[in-house]
Amino acid sequence: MNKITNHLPTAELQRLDAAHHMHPFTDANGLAQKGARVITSAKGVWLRDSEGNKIIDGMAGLWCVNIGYGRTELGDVAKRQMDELSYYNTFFQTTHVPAIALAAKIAELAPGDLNHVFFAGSGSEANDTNIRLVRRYWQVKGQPEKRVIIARKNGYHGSTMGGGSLGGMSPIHAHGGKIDGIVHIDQPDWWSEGGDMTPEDFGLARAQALETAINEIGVDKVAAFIGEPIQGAGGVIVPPSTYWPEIQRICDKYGILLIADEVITGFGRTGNWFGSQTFGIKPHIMTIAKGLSSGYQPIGGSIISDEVFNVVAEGGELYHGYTYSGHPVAAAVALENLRIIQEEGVVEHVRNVAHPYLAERWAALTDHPMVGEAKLVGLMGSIALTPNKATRAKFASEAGTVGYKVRERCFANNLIMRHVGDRMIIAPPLVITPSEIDVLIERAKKSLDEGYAAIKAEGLFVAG
Ligand code: PXG
Repeated sequence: MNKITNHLPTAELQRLDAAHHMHPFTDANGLAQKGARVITSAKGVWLRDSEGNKIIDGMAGLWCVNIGYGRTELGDVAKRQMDELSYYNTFFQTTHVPAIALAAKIAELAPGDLNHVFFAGSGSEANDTNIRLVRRYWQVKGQPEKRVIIARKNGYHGSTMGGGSLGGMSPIHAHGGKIDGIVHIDQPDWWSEGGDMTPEDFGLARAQALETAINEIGVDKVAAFIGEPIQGAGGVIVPPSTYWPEIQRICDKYGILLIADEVITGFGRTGNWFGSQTFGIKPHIMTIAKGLSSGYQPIGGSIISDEVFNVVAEGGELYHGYTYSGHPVAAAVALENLRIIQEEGVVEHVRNVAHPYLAERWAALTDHPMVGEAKLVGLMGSIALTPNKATRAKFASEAGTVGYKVRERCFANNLIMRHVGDRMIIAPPLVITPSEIDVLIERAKKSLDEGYAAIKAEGLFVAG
């Protein structure tokens, strides 16, 4: 059998990578000088690189490997499915068993009347589907002018033109522009933007920005609001407890559709199957991807309420779909992943074991001189780095300078913990054990200490 392995020296792999492989969200010239780290294998929460380092993955890949790496059942299922039906489409009045079974399983797991699934290949594609769905919904209801979607600054919804436009990250908009009809309101990031307000008052105020926006735009023009229950790529921004109930009240009051982007928060990450359950959100549509297959296959989708489905169906054909919508191999693998999550009690493990164990140790990181707040919901956490905890001051250096230095120490200490600006973030595989959490925390502390020493030595530990 043709086993893919580390068959070349690291330097040669890096040279070929730099010469031919263009990476996402990467400064190509900078990377070419440094050389990319080559990951060669993984098991559980542990990665191996081409130099033989054993790295603890505090990010579950890119927030997706919920059941951990190397579960051979998924490969077995993929092989069986490829042998039986490697591909067929779900256009033109055909279907197949994996897509049927997965859609039915997702409908069973999803709360309320979220009973219909439209499959995509990724979270970005699913959010592009959502833009069409909500605009089509209002067209069929005879209100085609209702097409504006309200989203948040510093939200992340993907990197296609639709997903990137829903996201509120201006550097992304700067590269290629953004589609029309999307309006961004301020985010519920109390640590950075809450000033003298209590978190609760600030959460209410930031939710009420939605009402203000609806009134400014005109409710007759607004189709939907989209938000991540917890902003992930934006830095694991956990909204104050007042935020989501107020958003829900406003969506209900004005009758606009609510889309919960559960690409990161879905499938156990927050200690429930969906982040919407953790925050009491009742969405009309959920975006899913990542943990749906634990990253073993690329698959995403939209879970759609009876109400939205029925209205769109009334309109006849929806001119939308992807070659790989409901791909049989991806669907079969996702189904096996959900079986493992359910039968092995992975969500309960997060809620009853891993979260409580990590929560105590994560909170204790605020004893470190550079750590302001520590947030953890389920297994999604962040810490804010600051030169002054009392005032929640920002560093004088450009945002991210300090965070990057700590991340470099994590990298050197064989811990994958990322930075977003001057916040450090984690989202480990959901199957992480208490002893692995000890390793994660020990390496995080070491990296913080080393980062702190370097930052002080360089004169960067100053408020802006
Ligand atoms: N919605 C959310 C909430 C996401 O986090 C997407 C949609 C898009 O999914 P796809 O499968 O198209 O990538 C995401 C993806 C980061 C990072 O730097 C986060 C994501 C993707 C890439 C990088 O944290 N999230």
